[in-house]
Amino acid sequence: MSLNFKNFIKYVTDKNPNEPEFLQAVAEVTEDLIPYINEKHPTWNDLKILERIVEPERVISFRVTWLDDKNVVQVNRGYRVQMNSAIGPYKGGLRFSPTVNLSILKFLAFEQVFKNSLTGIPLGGGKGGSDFDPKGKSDNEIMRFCQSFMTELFRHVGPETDVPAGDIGVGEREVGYMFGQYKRIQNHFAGVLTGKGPNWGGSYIRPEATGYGLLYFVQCILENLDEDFSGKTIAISGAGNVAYYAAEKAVNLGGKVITLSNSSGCLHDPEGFSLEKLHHVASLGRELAKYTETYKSGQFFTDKKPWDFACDIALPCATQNELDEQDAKTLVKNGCRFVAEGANMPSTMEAIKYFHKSKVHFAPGKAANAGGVAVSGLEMSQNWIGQQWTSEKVDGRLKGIMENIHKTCVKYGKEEDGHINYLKGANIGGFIKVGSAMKAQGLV
Ligand code: NDP
Ligand code: 2IT
Repeated sequence: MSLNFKNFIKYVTDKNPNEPEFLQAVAEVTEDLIPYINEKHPTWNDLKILERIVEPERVISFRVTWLDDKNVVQVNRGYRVQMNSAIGPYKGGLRFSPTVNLSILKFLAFEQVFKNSLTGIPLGGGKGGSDFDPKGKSDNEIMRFCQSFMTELFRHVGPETDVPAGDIGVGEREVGYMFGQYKRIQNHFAGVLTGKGPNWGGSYIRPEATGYGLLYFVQCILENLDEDFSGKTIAISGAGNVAYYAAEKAVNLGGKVITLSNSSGCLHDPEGFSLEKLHHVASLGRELAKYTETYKSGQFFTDKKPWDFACDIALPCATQNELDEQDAKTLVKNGCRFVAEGANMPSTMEAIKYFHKSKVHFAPGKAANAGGVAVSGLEMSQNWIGQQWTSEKVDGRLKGIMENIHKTCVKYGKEEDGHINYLKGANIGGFIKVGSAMKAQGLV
């Protein structure tokens, strides 16, 4: 039996109405997988591997009650989507943002399945979070929320079951409060979360890993074309964990980073951010506009995106669907030749199609931002063997993993004209191991 993309998307849409982000992620992946399976593994259709892979193994939704600083009771919703455990324990971040809903967490968990497989580390895929808004909350409020969140989540996770980590709104501080509560409830010092502090089970280079890994991946794309970063202008969106370390590595590799952004607007410095300027940005927190008080070369725009400025390389590192078809057209018109996603699904489907049509070298998040979860996997290994590796060792392993992901994308994504379709390469390269493991493990 062979599958048809249009019929399959209708089937998934009928089953998951009102989940646009999830449907977008499924369409992006299965457009490449369906022809591949029909040609190479037609028997996987009879086993309904694709129908199964789009169905989470388990979705947990729970109430999170906590007391704010004014002693007012607050109620939020917590989730964990345990998407696929065919090749390892569920693994993926937790997002705290008022925009969180099931559609967004299912898209993130779905992407995570393929991304984790691409790392070569045995990790399944999952994602979770809450509609809790960390902005404007005191440290004590964050702690009380995290403790309440883990008081329910603890029964669903474990070092060999499901290992959450950070994502938007969740960093080392939040991981710390959740880890402390898990340890207290279970009386077990275990690698149940990654992104821990280096003095209490964390790995060196985990904070830097997603941004550094993204730049190592771009370096592979450039080397494949006999090019490098020198003289190249880079537009980055976001000013959080991923964007910051992407900018730092880009500068260290010889690129000129001209933008950063957040939900208030876009910071443009046509002279480029030096490492010193980046340190200053970090000290500003969310007050990016204040940069212009110290550095006169900078300008802050509330009505512009990083994609409005001419660049050679665009690195969207903020959030999903932040780069649409119009942005893609502006980027291409201004000479942009490389786009690599630090965020998850930041480009819309129409933007990606335009990049492909324009022969822009486009690297999807599931390949290009896999460095974060890869070092999370290395953190799990260190926890299991009770050791801590040096920064140099972890960074070297990270670089090797990103080079291998690039090779996988080339292997499965090379077109007849020699151009590499990184999206197709990542989709197929990430799928093969998961699909064959599902087949081997029978009807589960
Ligand atoms: P952070 O919370 O550290 O930073 C997020 C940044 O993106 C902030 O600058 C935030 O601005 C901005 N942002 C968020 N939402 C919007 C929006 N709707 N419009 C404009 N700007 C926005 O998160 P991370 O850096 O960790 O995550 C960024 C992206 O990278 C996400 O897509 C995440 O899923 C992905 N990712 C993260 C990994 C990790 O290891 N952390 C690994 C792989 C991918 P503001 O403060 O104003 O909201
Ligand atoms: O999207 C992602 O890959 C992450 N947020 C990191 C997940 C992890 O488990 O480190």
